[in-house]
Amino acid sequence: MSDKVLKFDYAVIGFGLTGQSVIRFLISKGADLIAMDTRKNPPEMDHIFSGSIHFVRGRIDHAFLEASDKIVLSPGLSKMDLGFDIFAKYGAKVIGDIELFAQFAKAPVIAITGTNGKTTVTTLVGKMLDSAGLIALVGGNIGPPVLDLLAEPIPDFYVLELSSFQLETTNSLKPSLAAIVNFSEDHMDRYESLENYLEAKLRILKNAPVAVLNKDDRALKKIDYKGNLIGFGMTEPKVNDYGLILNNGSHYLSKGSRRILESKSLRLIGEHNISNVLAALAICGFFIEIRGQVIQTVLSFKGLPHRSEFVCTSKGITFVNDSKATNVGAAQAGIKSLMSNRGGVAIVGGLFKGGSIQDLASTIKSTVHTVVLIGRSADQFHSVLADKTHCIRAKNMESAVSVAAGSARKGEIVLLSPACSSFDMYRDYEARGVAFKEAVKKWEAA
Ligand code: UMA
Ligand code: ADP
Repeated sequence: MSDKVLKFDYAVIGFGLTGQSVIRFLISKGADLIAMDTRKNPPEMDHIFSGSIHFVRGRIDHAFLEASDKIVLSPGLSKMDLGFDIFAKYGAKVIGDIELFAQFAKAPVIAITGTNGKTTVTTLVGKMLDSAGLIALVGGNIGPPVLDLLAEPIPDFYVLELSSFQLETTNSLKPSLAAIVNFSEDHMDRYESLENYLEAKLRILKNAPVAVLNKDDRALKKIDYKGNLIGFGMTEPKVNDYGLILNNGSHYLSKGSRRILESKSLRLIGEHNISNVLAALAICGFFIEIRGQVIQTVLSFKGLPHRSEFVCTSKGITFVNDSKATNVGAAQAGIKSLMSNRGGVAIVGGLFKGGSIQDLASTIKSTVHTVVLIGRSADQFHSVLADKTHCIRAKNMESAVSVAAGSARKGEIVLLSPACSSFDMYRDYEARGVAFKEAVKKWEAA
């Protein structure tokens, strides 16, 4: 490409999964583009595009940004990564992959966000629609990136998991239904305040005629939504809402007074997952009949790896991998619902993203007799938790599992529940969960 070309249709920032899918899509549309990444060697760099487009690596080139009609920003990039406030400097020119998707998608969109449980709910909704004989393509924050979905034949529905980062750069998405499954403190390393984070999440409702909202949630309860609101929560539901009916000692997930299924018959474990199933029922119930095969799909859904994942019971101790509990709210939900009855040991720590360790401490005090601390935040957690429970530091996962198992009594649980992201010790939460499972195997064999 000649250096004299000073006009592009698009500048694509970020060469992760999103950036690559954006580039693939824009090339397929014949757009002129320039790609850049702040890293000299982005880990995902492959060379499939290198002949066909111009790359800038290791810096952001403002001349190229100015020479582009639109800037497509990847969701993982913060102001800190960029070194400047891109929205202040380039305004409405900055969009994300979801915005591009919204401009080209030709099937109804179900959009799902929330602080915790998004992936579980999104996956289950996809499966339920499939079992009703519909074609549902699932993507977004859950992966695959949304623009990859447009390469497939047009489905009956797109089911999208959207992060706050993706919603920040989305304006014209008009989901047929938008859901917010819950809201609590997260990503405080990136947002200036909790209100900013909530504002980003609420953008999902902007053009949606129907919303599914968690009625138990303190922040979501206060939202003034003008469309058709379907609520869900862990109490007896109003006529068009979803909730729990208690009958003869059993809880039934229900729509209004209609009992759909008994909570005990779910394979998913934990109270937080009952809330997730109610969300999925409320979302799907707007489009399909909840009966027969659809109910079977809900009942047989085991959940996803690294989310309240049963690993094994060995020498009387049950090991559970909740590596995806990367914030305080998620860790509290997991610890409360898995350990309230049986007690045990939690492995906590990593790269702390903010949130109230005090709140976590209250949950831990009533459920967990020992906490094993790992990762960069170990001292920070120790300073708050040591008053409430016995704390032990471990230098790696193998020793954390061995110390945790050594402290657990027969019948108890050892739960990996970091309340932190994993990047201080691992590539991602999946690698951390795998390391936990491997350490459990090693301990078993010893
Ligand atoms: N980065 C730079 N410089 C760049 C580009 C990226 O430093 O120029 C760094 C970012 O700081 C970030 C990392 O690279 O740490 C990845 O950023 P990205 O935007 O390139 O990420 P993608 O690979 O495109 O993945 C993103 C989502 N990741 C994030 O938002 C951090 C993936 O969600 C999502 O599956 C994918 O798009 C497809 O839509 C993952 C995630 O962790 C699961 N999401 C967060 C969460 O769930 O909490 C929001
Ligand atoms: P997300 O995609 O929003 O991160 P996941 O479905 O992957 O959500 O679940 C991540 C973690 O969040 C789980 O491992 C669990 O600890 C916690 N979690 C799941 N559902 C809920 C919920 N409804 N409320 C609170 N925490 C939850």
